[in-house]
Amino acid sequence: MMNAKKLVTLTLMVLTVTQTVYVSLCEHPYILRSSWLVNPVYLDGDITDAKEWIDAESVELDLGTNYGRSPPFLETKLWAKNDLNNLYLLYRIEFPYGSYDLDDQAFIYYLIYNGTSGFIATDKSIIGQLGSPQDQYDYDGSIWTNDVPTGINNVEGMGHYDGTFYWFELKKPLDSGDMCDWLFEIGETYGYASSPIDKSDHLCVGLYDDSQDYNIQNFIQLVIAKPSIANFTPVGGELAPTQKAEIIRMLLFRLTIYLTVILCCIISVKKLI
Ligand SMILES: [Ca+2]
Ligand SMILES: [Ca+2]
Ligand SMILES: [Ca+2]
Repeated sequence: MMNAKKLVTLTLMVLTVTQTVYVSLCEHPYILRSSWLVNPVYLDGDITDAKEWIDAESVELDLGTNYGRSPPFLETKLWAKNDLNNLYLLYRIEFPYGSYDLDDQAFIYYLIYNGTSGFIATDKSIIGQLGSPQDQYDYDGSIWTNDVPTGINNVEGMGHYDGTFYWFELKKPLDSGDMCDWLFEIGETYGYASSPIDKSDHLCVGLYDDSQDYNIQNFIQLVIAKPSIANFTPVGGELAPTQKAEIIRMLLFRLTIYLTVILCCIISVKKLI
């Protein structure tokens, strides 16, 4: 017969295993895995030629008010690629023709909470159809401040509306060094929150609807690419063999972790009984 101490230990162990597996499996719903840049980007707010974005991975998501949870919902596709120095984004946002506005803008912002109600770091990039992009920081929960003159405007890009979609292209340094921007490193993952009450780091993309004066947005998680041999060969829209091998390796790695945890649990349970 199992005594109370053994029962408590066993219960805690099962809870730990359950939580480990849950955390591992509970992935962000919108993961954008940036590709290593092969083809150059021409920041004209459009797909300039057939090759320009063929080397980039993408994610599809719905933007909405209330962090993607309330209408209007906008079907959106977002591509990303990076090199050692810069991140490049391409937005394609389906938008009703009758509501089109030349002042509508696309944005991406990043927030790191300090554990309470404030922030350790904040950064926002805004690109429009006309005029200069904006680079902001120092978000206090309602107001953003322009980087200039404290820092530098490091955002480049522009957009246009083709009658069905808004298209925006954005370029921003991974690490501008001006202390008013995100600091992204190659191979790292950013944006773990998928809910406004989650105090993990927020990475949100969206459209500012000027006539309605509100943001239509959602959370994404971004994985910054790191260079590999495959990065020097255009992938042509399909996974290169090295990338396939990398995915299989990661799956096997995860499977090994799960099996090890379960095996340890079984051995421990046998010892306790
Ligand atoms: Ca372009
Ligand atoms: Ca900034
Ligand atoms: Ca800046």
